[in-house]
Amino acid sequence: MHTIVIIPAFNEGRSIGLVVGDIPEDLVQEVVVVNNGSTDETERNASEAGATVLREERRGYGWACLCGIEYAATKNPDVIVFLDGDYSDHPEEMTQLVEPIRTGHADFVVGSRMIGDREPGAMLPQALIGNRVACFLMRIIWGARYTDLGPFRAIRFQELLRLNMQDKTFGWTVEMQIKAVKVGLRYTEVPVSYRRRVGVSKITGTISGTLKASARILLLIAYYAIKRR
Ligand SMILES: Nc1nc2c(ncn2[C@@H]2O[C@H](COP(=O)(O)OP(=O)(O)O)[C@@H](O)[C@H]2O)c(=O)[nH]1
Ligand SMILES: [Mg+2]
Repeated sequence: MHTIVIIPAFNEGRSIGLVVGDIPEDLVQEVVVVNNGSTDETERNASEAGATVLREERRGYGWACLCGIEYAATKNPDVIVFLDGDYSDHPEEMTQLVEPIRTGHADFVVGSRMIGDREPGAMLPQALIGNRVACFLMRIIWGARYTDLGPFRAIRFQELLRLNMQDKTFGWTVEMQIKAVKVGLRYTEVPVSYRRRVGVSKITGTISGTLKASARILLLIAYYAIKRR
């Protein structure tokens, strides 16, 4: 399986080299770090670790992922793995993450930190609550069986294109999950470990980040729930 990893990164200079370095080499053809306007050494450290570095100046998690997808389209891979640049996830667990796709049992796999091994404090209380609420809503609205909105996930590239992803910010993960259910992808979860990040949290670690991400996630759930009728 031709596999490309996409890592959106905003000021992750201290961690990005560790993330890229721990990705199993035998599994992946190319690691793409999308530098989203970092002002630190993210770009240099990513390329020194062997990643392809792209630049997306429009700030936003979704913008960075879309930039990575556009690039991947020129390579036509079988699978895309998304991963955060903060070294919270364990990149070496990618082998287990892509296994259901490799064996033909799934098109889309979400790495779930809720059923995985979480270091205390790695997910803040607001993140835990937000995940539970979002997954509960997806269950009652679409019958979706998710336990997490985790960033570490794998999807068949052709199916990803079918989802026609739109969100430019932090609704990215939930949009993918909702659409996967709506278009009938075979999806599953795999437990993944999660540790305290290197460096400071920009989303759930700040009040404004938490409010913006929560609002965005709830808005998207409401939007797709209404659109469905
Ligand atoms: N592309 C992009 N990525 C961002 C932005 N803000 C945060 N990130 C990335 O999103 C991921 C999650 O952010 P993080 O600060 O770890 O939030 P937390 O997981 O809630 O603590 C990290 O890889 C960040 O580099 C942004 O504005 N643009
Ligand atoms: Mg994080």
